[in-house]
Amino acid sequence: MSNELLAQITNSLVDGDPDGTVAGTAQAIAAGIEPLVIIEQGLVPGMRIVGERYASGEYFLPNLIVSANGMKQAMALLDPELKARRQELKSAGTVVIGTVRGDIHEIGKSLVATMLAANGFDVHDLGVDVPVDAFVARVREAGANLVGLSALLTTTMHGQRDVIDALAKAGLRDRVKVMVGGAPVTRKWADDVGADGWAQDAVAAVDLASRLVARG
Ligand code: B1M
Repeated sequence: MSNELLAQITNSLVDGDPDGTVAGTAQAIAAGIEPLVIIEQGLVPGMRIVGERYASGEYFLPNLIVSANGMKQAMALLDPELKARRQELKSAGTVVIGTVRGDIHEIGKSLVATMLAANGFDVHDLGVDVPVDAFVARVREAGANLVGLSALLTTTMHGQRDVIDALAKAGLRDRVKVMVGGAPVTRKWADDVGADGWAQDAVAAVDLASRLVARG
């Protein structure tokens, strides 16, 4: 039953049926499937297939937009479910997170932000296409001890380095840990740009954030 529902959610994203994605997600929640399972085994595989079909020329930009809308609406249903499971972590800190300048990919960043909030972090989500200075200003204002930089395009990844350099210039680099992520981002890239850590997905991001903050 739960596998069927999860497959239905995946297929609705692949087929570009946002209403089906929302209905399937609501059904899965009502059936007691854990929100994280719905995300990882229903929604994310669907978006992955859509991305592969776009890359191979089978799908076009409108397909990406329709499926992304479905995923966003489903996430709006799951957000309160995830937050309701919020755990207070001893090591939780203040995170400023956003997708770097020039990049409007929102879903993965928002998923990481939601998971961090659900695990006790105070999250300042700056959204997408965030200017370098906005990261620096919010870190200062919020007294953040962690910055999360998402990038989904090979052409915008360098924005992560720009933010790290700007934090150093503003004299804030010693005060904050920086974690980077996004589909094209690798551990090696994280090392190259001087980040403190890289996470492949939202679950790994929570683990990394907790470790970075605990290390101080
Ligand atoms: Co775009 N897009 N897109 N897109 N899009 C990709 C990224 C692409 C790989 C598709 C492809 O060709 N296969 C490709 C990039 C190629 C490259 O650079 N190598 C691409 C392209 C080319 C483009 C445009 C340039 C297309 C065009 O206009 N011709 C354009 C760029 C616009 C811009 O940003 N300036 C564009 C536009 C769009 C839409 C607006 C249509 C839409 C986004 C809508 C939205 O977000 N509101 C979109 C989408 C949906 C995608 C794909 C299909 C799916 C992305 C997604 O939401 N995945 C994507 C293909 C793909 O990634 N396979 C693609 C689901 C999400 C849960 O996963 O975002 O990877 P993800 O996040 C994961 C991890 O990466 C990680 O954890 C998340 C959760 O597990 N993670 C972090 C992410 N951030 C993290 C931060 C962390 C830690 C982990 O710490 C801080």
